[in-house]
Amino acid sequence: MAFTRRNVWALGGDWADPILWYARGVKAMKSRPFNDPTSWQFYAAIHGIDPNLWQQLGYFDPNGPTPSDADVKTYIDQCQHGSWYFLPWHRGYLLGLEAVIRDAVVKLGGPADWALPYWNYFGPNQAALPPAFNSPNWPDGNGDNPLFVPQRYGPNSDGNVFVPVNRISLAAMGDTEYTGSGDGGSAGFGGLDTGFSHNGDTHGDLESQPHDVVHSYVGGEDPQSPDPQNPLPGLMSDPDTAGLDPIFYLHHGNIDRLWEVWRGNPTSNQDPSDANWLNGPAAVGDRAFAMPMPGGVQWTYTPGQLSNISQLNYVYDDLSPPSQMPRVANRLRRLGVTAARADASGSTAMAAPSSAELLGAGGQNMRVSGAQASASVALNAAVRQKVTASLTAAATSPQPNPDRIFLNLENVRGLHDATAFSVYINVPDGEDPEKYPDHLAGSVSLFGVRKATMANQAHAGNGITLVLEITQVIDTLHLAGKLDAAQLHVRLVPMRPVPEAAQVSIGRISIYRQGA
Ligand SMILES: [Cu+2]
Repeated sequence: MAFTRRNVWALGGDWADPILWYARGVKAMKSRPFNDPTSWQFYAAIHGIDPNLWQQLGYFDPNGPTPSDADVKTYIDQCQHGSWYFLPWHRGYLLGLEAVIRDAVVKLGGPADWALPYWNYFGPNQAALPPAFNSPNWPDGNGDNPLFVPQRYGPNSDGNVFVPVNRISLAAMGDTEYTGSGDGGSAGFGGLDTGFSHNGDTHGDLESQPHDVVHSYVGGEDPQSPDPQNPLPGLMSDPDTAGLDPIFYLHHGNIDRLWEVWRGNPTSNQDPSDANWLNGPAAVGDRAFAMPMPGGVQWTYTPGQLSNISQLNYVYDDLSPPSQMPRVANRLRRLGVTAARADASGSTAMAAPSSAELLGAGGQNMRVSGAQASASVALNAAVRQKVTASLTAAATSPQPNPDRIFLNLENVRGLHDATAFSVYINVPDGEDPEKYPDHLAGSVSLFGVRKATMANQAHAGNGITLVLEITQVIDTLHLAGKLDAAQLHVRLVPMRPVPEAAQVSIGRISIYRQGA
């Protein structure tokens, strides 16, 4: 019997059975002490824990029981971010949590085939937080609904929790490389080749969008914080608290589902075959990926074991490609390729990308605060001519893969993980960027920035590097004859004004071309 994970908005009611049983399972886990590896706190701490932050938010009692040293070494602070392990590690995390909840459900007399629902915010009218998570009450009106958490503030930090669909993207689904190049070009569908990476610096494309931004939008920041310059994050906004929010697991169910949708096109999309990915960090002497299962069992896994869900005893109710899926053929048509040839080129596997080449740089050590920040990026004329030549040639010669262009926000540091901003190219000074949707390169969030900014044993505190594909904006400039310029203007527009105390800075803005 395979377990079926279903869309939370299509279960047939705000408190459909799978949601009600999830709530009962969460309640059972919450009733267990922190030193029980199947408790809610323990599972959240597997993802990440900052005891001070937990205490401030009311989730940690320093005088209460805490996990044993052995359990800390095996399980705690394990989540993989900024890494090609992001997807498989979180797949195992969901499988562990789902098994622990199912065990509780069955013991309470619930269905033996219970499976974790997922939240597909891209679905029609499905961008709002599912109602069962939004009320402190159970369906009978009693007020200790465990799916509700007060520390969830939404994209405007006003308590209205939803995902702004015009600020999320499925561009990653168009990637044909799982592994990013790490040289300023594509960050890859699944991220960069790393070792064990609890807070890596460059996030893969699916991790950045929609994963990171949804975290920051859902969590937001506490508008009632005693210090408005340093608001407390919503649980979802910070990797050290995110696992405490029951909606986390429905968000990650959707990310896990998107990985499987991507794999559904095997001619172009394949998981890494590299032994370091397949065997995971334990094979080279680093920590293993391990989850506590019901009954005190430790389950250790490798990415290779988790790549194919047909071997994992679960399915998704819907693996159809999203309608806004980016397609190579659409790009080629826009660049002037005939429809027939665009379709033919767009349906064949693309060649592996070549190494990236720096097209321009600017914005050194810029501070981001207030309602906007901007910088000029000076372009190298010779490299710009290569881009123009590649885009022009695409229309007339049988070259299927014109250059792709990537904007890198390098070494972004800061203290507020809920910070999110949109990046615009060449909006004239003084103009409202909302009026220039063609100039919107994309939206990013700083999920993970606090941990990556603080120096620790694994990390010099280099912050995070955000890679944004701006190919479509560059194509538009090219088609309008406006790419022949000495510089590009980059404008960052935060979702909410960024306080000085957030100390958000960018080391450098760079733009790279990457050919095939
Ligand atoms: Cu996450």
